[in-house]
Amino acid sequence: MTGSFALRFALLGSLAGFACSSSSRNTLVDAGSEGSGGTGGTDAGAGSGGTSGTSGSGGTSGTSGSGGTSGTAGGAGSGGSSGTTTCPSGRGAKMVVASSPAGSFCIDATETTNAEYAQFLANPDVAPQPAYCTWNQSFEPKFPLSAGAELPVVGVDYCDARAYCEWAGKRLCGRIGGGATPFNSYADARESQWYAACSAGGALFYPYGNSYDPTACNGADLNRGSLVAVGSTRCEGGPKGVFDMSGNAWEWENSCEAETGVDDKCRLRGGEFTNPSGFLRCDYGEFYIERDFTSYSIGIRCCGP
Ligand SMILES: [Ca+2]
Repeated sequence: MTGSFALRFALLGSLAGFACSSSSRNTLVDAGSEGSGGTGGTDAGAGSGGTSGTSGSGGTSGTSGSGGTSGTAGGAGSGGSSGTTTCPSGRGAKMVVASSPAGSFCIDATETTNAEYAQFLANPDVAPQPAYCTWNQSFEPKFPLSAGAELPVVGVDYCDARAYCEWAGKRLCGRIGGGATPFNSYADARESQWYAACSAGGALFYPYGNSYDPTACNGADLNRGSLVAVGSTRCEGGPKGVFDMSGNAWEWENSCEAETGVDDKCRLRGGEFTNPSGFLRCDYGEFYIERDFTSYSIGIRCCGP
């Protein structure tokens, strides 16, 4: 399916919706629990999926295992190095630590809201845009910021999204470790921050699990028919405390087929409120379009560090 086909499909969609309360919290994985047993030393190393300093306890749990090899469990303590992941703060959405086979990183708990984007527009103190975005003369959304402070900002092009994340001290979600996600690595949890977060490190088809839940997220089956306030449904995960990676608004990813200019096609992730289940999967990657494209349902989520 081509990007434009997927887009037409998206634009054809109908409506959906309901809202539940939600809460958010940071995800702290204790890899130490995997360090038990005589061979727990190396197992604990596998537990380096731990996304927080507590994963360092994997090392000590390894010592509880009998046998000299458990001594290497101290190496598992290196999982604790991921505990040094410090998320940007101060501007924009709160961030949550996400884990992946390639290490931990940070991701916005929610889509960027109209209120957050308005703060950016009031003081867009960002560096000059890269060459592939110099065509972008304005950060104003193509759709007015009138729909509600806590609704996701939409009508933003790729370069608006990129600049917003820079303003927030973050970056548009891209490759784990830095730079852009290779264009064809959209479903590789070792490469794509966006996919790794949504899929809980590659384990899930949907942020909440492997089976489609028609009313978990703001897709067509929720029958809401519009964007909803960010974090207002029970659409939570991959990491606890991260919302709406499936549905509500599409999200630009720093994953483009080239870095030449306005006509480069870049990927959009997660589907929107008019989409059926296939578009709402974490591994859906068939919607990609030019940097200057905007719509009523394309918004922003940032990553870091
Ligand atoms: Ca979304």
